[in-house]
Amino acid sequence: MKAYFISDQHFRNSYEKSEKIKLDKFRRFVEHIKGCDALFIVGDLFHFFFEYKTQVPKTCFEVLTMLKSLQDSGTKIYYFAGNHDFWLGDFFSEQIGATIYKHAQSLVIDGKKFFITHGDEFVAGNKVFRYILRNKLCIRLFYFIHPDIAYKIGAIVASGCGILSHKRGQILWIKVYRIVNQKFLENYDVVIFAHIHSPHWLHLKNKDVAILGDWVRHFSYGKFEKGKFKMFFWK
Ligand SMILES: [Mn+2]
Repeated sequence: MKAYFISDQHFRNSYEKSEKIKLDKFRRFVEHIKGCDALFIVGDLFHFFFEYKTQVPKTCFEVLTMLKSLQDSGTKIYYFAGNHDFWLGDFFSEQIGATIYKHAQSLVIDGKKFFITHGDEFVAGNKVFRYILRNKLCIRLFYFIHPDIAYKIGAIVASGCGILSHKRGQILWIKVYRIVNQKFLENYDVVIFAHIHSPHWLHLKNKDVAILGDWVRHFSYGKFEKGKFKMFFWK
């Protein structure tokens, strides 16, 4: 069993130079892991993602084709929706073949008990934004906005959300440690968090806790191979 864990790429709906550099790095990463057993995308792959019934944004085309070719290589993709891409729809399950999770999951991988979450449902700083994101009426209203305008609004809201949650950094950490401690008491072997954008990995008494970091500044990822979890930085 060989599986990889990534999160918080925050791919934006733009063709800016920094996005192209990120895309190139991601393409090399996907090529490198092709054929492994599984890729766990632990949320916020996109800075903002909203799927219409018949449309997906063309600025996501490259990332979507990379995921499709990865899935076709035999690597199973598990996608945990984050707070920035919570609105992803059935395109990922039907066209790409990924398994979608909208909440934290308890999974057994190679005999080890994993607790995997994007994290915002436990440590969310901005409850108003979370409520709007998950409100069915808001989602329905959003469908009526022209996609070009909807994506502009989405980008502004998503960026505002980022600033708010980073301000509350220290509170987030206390909450994360509380959850990790709880999960270890519940006999999990590996606890995986994302969302915080700061990579951390702790191996203690045969247990692992990993905060996956991001691909905005750190390009960090987790690897689980032959029963051992480790974290690395992609160059
Ligand atoms: Mn997040």
